[in-house]
Amino acid sequence: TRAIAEPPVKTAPGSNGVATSEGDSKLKESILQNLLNTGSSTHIEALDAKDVYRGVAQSVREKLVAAFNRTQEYWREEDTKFIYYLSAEFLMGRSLLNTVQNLGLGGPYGEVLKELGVKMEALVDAEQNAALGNGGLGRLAACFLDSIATLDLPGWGYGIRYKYGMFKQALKGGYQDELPDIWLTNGNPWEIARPNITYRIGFYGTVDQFQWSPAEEVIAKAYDNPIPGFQTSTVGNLRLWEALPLHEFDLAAFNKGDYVQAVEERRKAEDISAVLYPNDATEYGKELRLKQQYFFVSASLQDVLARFRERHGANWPLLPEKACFQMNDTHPTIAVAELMRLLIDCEGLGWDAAWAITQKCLAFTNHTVMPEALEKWPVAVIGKLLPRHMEIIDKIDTIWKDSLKEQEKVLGQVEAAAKSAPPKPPKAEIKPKGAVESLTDALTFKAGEPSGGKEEPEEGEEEEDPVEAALAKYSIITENPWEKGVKLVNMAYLAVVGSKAVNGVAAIHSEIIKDTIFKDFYDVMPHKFQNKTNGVTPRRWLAWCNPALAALITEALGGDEWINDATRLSGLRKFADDKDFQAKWRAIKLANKERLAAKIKERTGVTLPTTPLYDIQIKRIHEYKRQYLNLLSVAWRYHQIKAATPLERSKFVPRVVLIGGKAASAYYMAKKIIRLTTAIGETVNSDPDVSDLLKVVFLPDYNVDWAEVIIPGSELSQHISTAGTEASGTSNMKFAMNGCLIIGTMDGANIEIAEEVGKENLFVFGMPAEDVQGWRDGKRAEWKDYDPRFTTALNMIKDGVFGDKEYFQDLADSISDMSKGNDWFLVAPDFTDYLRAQAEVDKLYLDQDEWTRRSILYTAGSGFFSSDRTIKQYADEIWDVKPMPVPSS
Ligand code: B1H
Repeated sequence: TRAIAEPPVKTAPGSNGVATSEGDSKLKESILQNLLNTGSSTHIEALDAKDVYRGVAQSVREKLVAAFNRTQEYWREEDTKFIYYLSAEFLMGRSLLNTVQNLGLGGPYGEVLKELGVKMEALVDAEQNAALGNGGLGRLAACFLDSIATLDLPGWGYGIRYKYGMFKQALKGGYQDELPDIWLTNGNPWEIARPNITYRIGFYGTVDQFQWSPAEEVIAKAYDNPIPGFQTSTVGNLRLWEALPLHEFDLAAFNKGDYVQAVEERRKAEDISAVLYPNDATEYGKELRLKQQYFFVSASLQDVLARFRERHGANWPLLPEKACFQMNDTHPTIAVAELMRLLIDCEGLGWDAAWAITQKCLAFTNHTVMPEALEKWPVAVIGKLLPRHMEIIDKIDTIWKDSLKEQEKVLGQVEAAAKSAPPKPPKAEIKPKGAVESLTDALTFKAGEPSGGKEEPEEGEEEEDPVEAALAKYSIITENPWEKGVKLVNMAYLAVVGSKAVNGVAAIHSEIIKDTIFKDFYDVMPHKFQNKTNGVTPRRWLAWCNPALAALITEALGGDEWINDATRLSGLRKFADDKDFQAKWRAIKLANKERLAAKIKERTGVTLPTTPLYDIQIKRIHEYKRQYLNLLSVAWRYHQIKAATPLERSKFVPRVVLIGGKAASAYYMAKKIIRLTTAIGETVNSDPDVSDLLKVVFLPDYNVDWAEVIIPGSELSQHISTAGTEASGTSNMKFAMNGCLIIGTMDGANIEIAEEVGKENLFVFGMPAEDVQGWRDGKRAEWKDYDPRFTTALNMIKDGVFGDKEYFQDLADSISDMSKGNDWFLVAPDFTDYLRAQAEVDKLYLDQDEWTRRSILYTAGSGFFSSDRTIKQYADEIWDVKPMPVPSS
């Protein structure tokens, strides 16, 4: 399909962008040449969308790579300090539009494409999503790279070049179906293969006199993915590693004629970077996963050390002035042991010198307090796969606890312990019953967490050394309280001990980790703990995905400086009451709703009206995120509409409820939530009594490119996790930026959004985090105040109003009978207040002026949530990395 291109969004940028150096005619020539180089036809008109995409991408790549080379060479010459962001996930999404726009080439490209009669949108859709991440954590890493480059900070991301990214979700009869994400089949124009940058990575084997002889080795091969900054000529880098066999073929086997055995080594090596584990906030204790983690961490550290050595020889004490590694959650935390190993075993440093360097180079971010996501690897697993690392971890633990004995605070405890009788072992975490249990049950083998939490921890029978017992709570290596004799390495503790700084990802979360999972560590080293509230890039998440709103903002603010200084969005506040401006704002929102409705039609076949309120919940399906709460209120709404007279019906505020998200493949309850959504949709959408008053659609295969259409078209978005469970949330920030109102709990970054936007402008409900624990520990036992509306809605599900009665039975049971320990995430106790907030939503929607006024205030208040702000804080307060823009020649 061809059509006239839309007017370009962004004209050429200011002085130091990449765009200005070339004339349009030269650019056009280069695009044409690249289109012909696709080899598909000598007639440009005969190329299909995929060919045009490839050709255009190639021409953009030329400019990108040129600027990339200049940046990287300059940084190397300057020998500046780098930040290395170590992450198992980078959810980059598509690159074409972002690259064109970030490079400031939107104008010229728009015009050339227009002349050629090619629609940018069709081109964009021809690109495969780079989905090397699960959800928020992976997308955060991608936003951070955008900000690091835009702020001219010398920095690289390091990760894994998964052959298969996040699975594609399809619906089969309303149930989730998982399909492989074969994203590299059409080639990837955004990467640069580096066949000459390779490292050997060892596994298994033995240690003799501190010398590790791995029994298996693979090669890590580098691929660079240039990251364009905005309005700068800085182009950063994401270096991803691919695993390859050390020997292409096992020649011995091959000569014996065992061809299959010969290929086996290749397959085994390639397995390591084959697939992203799709378990957002949950953990499979699979050895392959640890292999992946060590694989990319070792390659990345070796790479950095090799460059350092080239420049500074063995001057290792200088390393902390040249490199800082940020560990994105526990996934890369084997870095603590690996950096020690490289410095001691390969570079010949002594323990103390190596430890001093390690502790200055590493920093750690925690993203969750969910017990099942806090990685604890069995000592036996690490000991087998990485025997030398296990020795090092053991020694770190011993020295760490010894050092504590000198700390006054600890000293007191230790003395007291020595005097008194041997204490009981520390009270182990008791697994929640019901909800989470079903998840953990479904996991085949869990590292560190008890299998389903059925048995109570055993009491220590043997006499323990009282001093050791007093120190046990600080131990990196702990005994699994549910499996006697099984020792575990708590990777988060290892990271806390080995890092110079530890941070949470929103204000409340950073407080919670100090009070709960890291309490004992905070007590003895409070100086390490910080907060870095998450952010999102205003380029992708406002300027490029919502061009019409961006243009209006630019017009109102008298310039587009807000795109890299989001604090300027606050200038919109003075337009919030301006009726003219409100009308323009509303018209754009409506057009975005229409674009969204068209996309939904294309992807699901469902036709939706665009006058109703668009109410959206998109995120990974998880019990703590409480899609269930949303669905129960939808069931109640349906019930009310059915029970109403025609006159009463005319008073309902029409709604379109959209829910999207993937369920981890083994997460049984999450899959049922998806089916419940589709089942409710099937019933409600075809009920003539309801007509346009209520539509419920599950959006399959929610991912970054969907989000770029959904968020601009949204009017209400739901962020309704049980208080204290969602570390931050980042889609809440994207919605706010795009002027979407929030219904939410006082959890994660919602709290800070409420501070910036004005709490009265959010639909806040639910139990505060301080009350949740008390509720679970005590109140639940006697609580019976079920809201009759809750009971009605739940009974509708149980009675088969939406079909699949038997299938939903245990889902219904999971939130019935609080007193029996069910409903861990407090759906029932929060239901009443949730309906109150939802009623306020309906009421406000009738007042479109007030709704629009608030919508403007959301965008105006969202400046704080730019990842530029977050990254500035990391750079100043943790990394100590300074901007290093490439001087314009
Ligand atoms: C977040 C994860 C996560 N927290 C384990 N933890 C994973 C844990 O594959 N795994 O094993 C994958 C992901 N992801 C999210 O991080 C939080 O839930 C969000 O609240 C937060 O906004 C996001 C970014 O900080």
